Amino acid sequence: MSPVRPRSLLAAAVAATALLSAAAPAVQAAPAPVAAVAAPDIPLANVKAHLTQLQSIATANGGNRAHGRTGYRASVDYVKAKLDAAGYTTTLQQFTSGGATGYNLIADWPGGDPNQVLMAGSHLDSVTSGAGINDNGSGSAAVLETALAVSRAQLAPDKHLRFAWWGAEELGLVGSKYYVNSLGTTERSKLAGYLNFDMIGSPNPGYFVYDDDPVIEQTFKDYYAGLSIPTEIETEGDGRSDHAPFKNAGVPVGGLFSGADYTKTSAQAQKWGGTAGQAFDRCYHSSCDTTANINDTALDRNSDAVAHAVWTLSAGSVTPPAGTVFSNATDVAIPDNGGAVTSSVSVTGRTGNAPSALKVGVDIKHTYRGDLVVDLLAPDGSAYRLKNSSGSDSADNVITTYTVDASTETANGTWRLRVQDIAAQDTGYIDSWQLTF
Ligand code: DTR
Ligand code: CA
Ligand code: ZN
Ligand code: ZN
Repeated sequence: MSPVRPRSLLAAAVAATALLSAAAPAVQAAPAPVAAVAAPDIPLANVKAHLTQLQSIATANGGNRAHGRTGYRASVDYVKAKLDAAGYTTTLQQFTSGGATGYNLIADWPGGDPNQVLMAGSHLDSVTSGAGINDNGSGSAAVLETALAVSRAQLAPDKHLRFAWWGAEELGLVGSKYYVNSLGTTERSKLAGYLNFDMIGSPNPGYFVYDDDPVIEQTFKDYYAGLSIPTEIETEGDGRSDHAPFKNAGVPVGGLFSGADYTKTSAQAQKWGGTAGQAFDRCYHSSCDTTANINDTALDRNSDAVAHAVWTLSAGSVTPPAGTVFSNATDVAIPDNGGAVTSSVSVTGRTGNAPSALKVGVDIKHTYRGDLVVDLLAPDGSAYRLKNSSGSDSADNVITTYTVDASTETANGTWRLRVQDIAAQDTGYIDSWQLTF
């Protein structure tokens, strides 16, 4: 496959996947990237303080923060002031909808590759019937606090970070559509990904992950797996929030959602808690969508997931950096035309599963290598065939590197190389072998 410079998280994942065809029977989930540094905890108290401010703004402005109303512009001014004070380059993008002026707030974090822009956003407007604290103060506050955490950490990621708060989403994704259309092809092509957060603190919460870009999806799934919280794919979200214009423009998208007016099933209540037979958010688009309409646990977890994704996906390489090598150089004799022998390495300190492009380096000294069958054995005993025997291959020695899709295997544990000589009159030994994670 010709080398490609991955324009996007998705392209890089496809490139990684193509490596698997040689050794893997089926295409596996895309590899989630590994952050160079771990994201900080996002303080729930800080996120809730933003919600309290947005509630106060709604209360002081006719009870809502809707497009074209004073409460919306006041919400924009609140968020912008925080970002300006934190060192962001902010831009107010104006547009008109329904005869009223709307605003998108764009905040660029200085630095990073201008040709690899990672965006995270949420709509800041509410419906006219209420303060819109869950919909979508929750997403807006989490994105704001993550941006402030980037500033506190003075994060210097490889990619350029851009945050956005959209206007007039409730009127039909008006602000985000205006932004994407205004970008133009060249600027759009620089977007490595867009992360959307619309309703992430629902009072009867579910944990839904958008099923769009596989790398972004896996990044969120891995985060929740680390908390032992099951997630579901967000299926009815297509087109229903601000990721849609980005997706339609070919930008890799992803995001999180805690549920709106759909009803939580018994099975979902079993795994997530909460109340079956009740909407995830009974105050969706209603006047009761106030600061009382938030589940703190969901808001906290999702805010931390926002930060995890921003830190992880803004790191330079989509696939983990050049890895850690686990090796064994003890010689193991291979009996001529006899039983299989093994050599083992103990993998420790990894998290999650092995990579989908696990490098297996082997150095076997043996005459007439066509006699040899070579397998990799995962910690659970699963066998991955690396080399079949071949009566016609009379050359000596097997010194090569195989690429194996081991993404369904737990990384930590004892991995083994198994070698068997299945024909007479030639002998040799395992000289050394290694795994690179
Ligand atoms: N359209 C959003 C809420 C919403 C409803 N379903 C989904 C699915 C995925 C994201 C968001 C939503 C709104 O009312 O703002
Ligand atoms: Ca937190
Ligand atoms: Zn809404
Ligand atoms: Zn919304």
